[in-house]
Amino acid sequence: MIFTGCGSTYYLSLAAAGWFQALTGTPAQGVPSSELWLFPELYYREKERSLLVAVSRSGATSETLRAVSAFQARGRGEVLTIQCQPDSPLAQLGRVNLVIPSGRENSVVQTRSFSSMYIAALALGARWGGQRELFDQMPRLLDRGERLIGEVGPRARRWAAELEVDRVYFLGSGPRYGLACEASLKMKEMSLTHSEPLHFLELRHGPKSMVDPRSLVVGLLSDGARPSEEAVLREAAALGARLLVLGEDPSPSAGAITLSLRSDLPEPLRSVLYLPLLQLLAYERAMLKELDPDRPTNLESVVVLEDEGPPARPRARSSSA
Ligand code: F1P
Repeated sequence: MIFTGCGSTYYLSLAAAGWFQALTGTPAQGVPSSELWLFPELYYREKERSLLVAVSRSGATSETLRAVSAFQARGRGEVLTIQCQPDSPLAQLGRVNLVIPSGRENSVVQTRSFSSMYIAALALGARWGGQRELFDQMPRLLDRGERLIGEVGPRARRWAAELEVDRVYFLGSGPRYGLACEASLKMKEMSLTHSEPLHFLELRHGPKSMVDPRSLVVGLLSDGARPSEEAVLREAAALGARLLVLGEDPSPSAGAITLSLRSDLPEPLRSVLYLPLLQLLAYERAMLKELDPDRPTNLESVVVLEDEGPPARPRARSSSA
């Protein structure tokens, strides 16, 4: 399985591929569409067919369309698409096309669309992996999400109010790394704040040098690796960082803001609930900085490339197979 997309939908692909492999046992990877288009030999498996899942809110991003067309031209396997625009070019390309019109939004920045397409990818993994119970629990996300936004939304303004924070590190491991990337992108796009996503333990391997009282470290805790992840957070706090910790029921720690999801949902589903909270954090910071969170500087909602011709690189050897 290859999941692909650009920007937000690439990060969605990273998270979706992680859960997909965990739920189904089928090897899955998340790849930026541009890389799949320009360097296919790094991702197509010799003599093996793949299922390509192309994800795009607009269904019109050039790199994603080109990656799909090149994959099909080489006969590498079937294509499934996930998007929010029924009449988009991408929605015509897949053997199966999942379209979620209710995920459409006016903002340049992806929020609702991301959650909607992410849920669709999780549903796909649950069905593919025969995880009936997980699939049946998906509607429970509705009331859990609403309750959480109602309870936590107002607090987001307080977390975001710390404007002396000038950089944010989002820590997430396993499939949560893709969500940490997305949260970091929201912080950049909406609030023009320097931010960086990291796998939890990677903080120790260099970035730690930059952690100080002007840093906010946001941890997306897992169930399985929680002791190791909490140890990293304690180290960051000892360096003076402010901490915001999200998890099902994180241990209270001095000086940290902890946010308990108390969802009683399995981990893959629960991961959806991180999204509105992280989006709110970026939104509130943008509002406090008097920025328009819907219209980031220098950004268009769809990236359409001029015709640059085919990639100049030699074709992958597997392409003639
Ligand atoms: C992908 C994307 C967005 C980003 C910006 C530019 O769009 O990179 O993630 O926020 O709006 O486009 P899409 O292929 O998902 O429509």
